[in-house]
Amino acid sequence: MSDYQAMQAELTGAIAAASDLDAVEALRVAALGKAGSITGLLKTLGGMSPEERQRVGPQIHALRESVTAALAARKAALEGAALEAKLANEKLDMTLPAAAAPRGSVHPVSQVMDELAEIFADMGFAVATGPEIEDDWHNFTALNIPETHPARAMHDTFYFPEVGEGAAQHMLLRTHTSPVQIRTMMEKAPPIRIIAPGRVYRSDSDATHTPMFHQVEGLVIDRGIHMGHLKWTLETFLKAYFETDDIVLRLRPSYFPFTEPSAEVDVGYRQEKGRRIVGGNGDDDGHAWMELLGSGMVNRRVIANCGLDPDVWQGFAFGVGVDRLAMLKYGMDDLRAFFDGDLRWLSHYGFGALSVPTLSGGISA
Ligand code: 2NM
Repeated sequence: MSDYQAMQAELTGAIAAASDLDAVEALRVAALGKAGSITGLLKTLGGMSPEERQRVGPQIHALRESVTAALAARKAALEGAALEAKLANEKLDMTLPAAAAPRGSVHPVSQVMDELAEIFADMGFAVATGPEIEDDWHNFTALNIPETHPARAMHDTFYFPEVGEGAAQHMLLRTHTSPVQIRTMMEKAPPIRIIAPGRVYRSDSDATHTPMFHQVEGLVIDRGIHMGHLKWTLETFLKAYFETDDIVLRLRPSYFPFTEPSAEVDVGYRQEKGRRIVGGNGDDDGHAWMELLGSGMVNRRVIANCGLDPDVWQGFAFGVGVDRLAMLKYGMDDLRAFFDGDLRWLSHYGFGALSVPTLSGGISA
C-alpha cells in the first residue's frame, strides 16, 4: 500500500466514524483547509520533476477526491439523520379539534354604538370623533355656555390642573361630545350630517350616574333646515333602533345655551313585567312619557362661532345617552354594572363578535 493509499484509508475511516457535523468540519479543515495535510501534498507538486509529478500527481488528486467525496457523504448522512429525528419529534395530530372558540363578547355599549352608526349611515350621516381631553373653548365657549354657567362649575367638570401662568386654555375631560360638532363645523364645509358617539365625563356618581358615560350627538347643517327635519330624523332613528313603527314623540320646549329653540324629546312607553317597553302614545291608557333626548335648532351664535354665516346655514342637533338606550332595549336595570367588568354580566348581556347589526338583517338580530 502506498503512503497515499494508507492516508486515504485513515482519513476516510475517521470521516465515516465522525459522530456529528462539527467533527466532519474539523476533519475537512485538517485535510483540505489552508494548512491541511492534503493541501500540503498538493503544494509539493510544484517542486517536482515532470516525471515525478506525472507519477505522483494523479495519486494525490485521487486522494483529494475520495476524501472530498467521503466528507460530503458523511455530511449528508448526518444531516439526513438529524432531519429524521426532528420529523419524528414534531408530530402534528391533524385529527385534533381546532382551538376552542373565543370566550369574549361584545359589550352592549359597543353593540348599541354599532347599531347607531348603521341606522344613521342609512340616513346619510357620517360618524365623527374627537379628543376626550378638550379645552375650555371647544367644550364650553364655542357652544355659547358662559363662564357663569353651572355646567362649568368644579363639581360637574373634571378640570386638569392649570399649567403655568396664563396658559392658553384650561384643559378638561369633555362633558359632552358637542366639541366634536364644533370641530367638524370649523373644518368641513356644509352641508354636514354627522353623529358623534363617544365617552364623556362628569363628576357625578350614584345609582343612575357614572362619572364616565357614553353619549351620541347628532348634527345637521344645511340651507333651510327646520324643526320638521329634526322630528322626522329622531322618529326614523327611534323606529329603527327599537324595531317598531309604533313610536310616538312629544317635543317639549326646553333650554340649552347651544340651541334656540330647544326641545326635550319624550317617547311613549308602557310597563310590562317591571320593564319599560318603548312604544305607543304616552297619553293612552297604560302608557306614560319618558324623557329620552335633548335637541334643538343650533343657536346662530354657535354657527357664527364656527365661522359660518347663520343667515345662510341653519341646523339641528340632538343628544342622547348611549348607556340608557342600551338599558331600555336590552333590559338592564343597573347602570353601574355596565362598567364593573363582571364576566357573568358580560357573558349574559354581551353580544357575539359575529352578530354585526344591519338594517336588512334586523338591527339587533
Ligand atoms: C344636546 C341637546 C341639544 C348639541 C348642539 C350641538 C352643536 F354643537 F351643534 F351646537 N351639538 N349637540 C345638542 C343640542 C346636544 O344634548 C342633550
